[in-house]
Amino acid sequence: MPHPILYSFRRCPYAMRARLGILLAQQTVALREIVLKHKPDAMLEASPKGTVPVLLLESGQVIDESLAIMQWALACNDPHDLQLSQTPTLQQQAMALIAQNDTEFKPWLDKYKYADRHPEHDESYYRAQGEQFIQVLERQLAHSGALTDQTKHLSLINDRHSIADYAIFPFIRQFAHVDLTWWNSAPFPLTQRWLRQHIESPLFIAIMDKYPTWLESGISHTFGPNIAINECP
Ligand SMILES: N[C@@H](CCC(=O)N[C@@H](CS)C(=O)NCC(=O)O)C(=O)O
Repeated sequence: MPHPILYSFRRCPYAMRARLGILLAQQTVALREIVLKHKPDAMLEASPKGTVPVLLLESGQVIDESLAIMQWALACNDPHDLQLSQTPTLQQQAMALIAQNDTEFKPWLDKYKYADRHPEHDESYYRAQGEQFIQVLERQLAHSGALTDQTKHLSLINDRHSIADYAIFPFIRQFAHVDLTWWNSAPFPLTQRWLRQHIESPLFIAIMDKYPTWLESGISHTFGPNIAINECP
């Protein structure tokens, strides 16, 4: 049975978010790796706005927003209720935090990353703007026990991982990587630990596999868990 097609770019945090959602929901897609400088015509035909990720379903439906791809996957299969559908208040909190990441934090992250293109301020100014969101995460992660129990898995919304953790950590990883020496000594112990837990997880390692580009190799990679638990229509 053919799988939905996912146009993806390994290093893009939005595409990481989509790939995380697909594996967490135990779905399988045909992954077409792209480079942003040379987007395949087939991708642009499906989604003319030209951003990754893009998911093309067998029905012909196109989903070209990363959060919507996560939601599509988790609507197919969400055994751990990562969408927090049983607790609407928490679900609202998760969505609000993701929206804050996407609309407030991400623009500062881009300016921090490419400070030379934004000479109105220096790098440390842009970083300080981004740090305001890291403070928010730090407060979210400060659940009881997390400070004393170093083995505890930290999570943003309640006492277990939710869609918010997976949708947000790829962006915090990017923020950390702009200047790792600074990040490692910054006063965000819980966010540092939370990020490390995610980056070192088998799930993250699995979504960061390297593939040759689809345009050059002609190969789509079957991307999914070893055993697909259920096929989503
Ligand atoms: N809101 C979109 C944003 C996706 C996005 O901006 N992706 C970047 C790569 S990380 C992109 O494709 N940019 C187009 C380009 O650089 O040409 C989503 O959530 O999927």
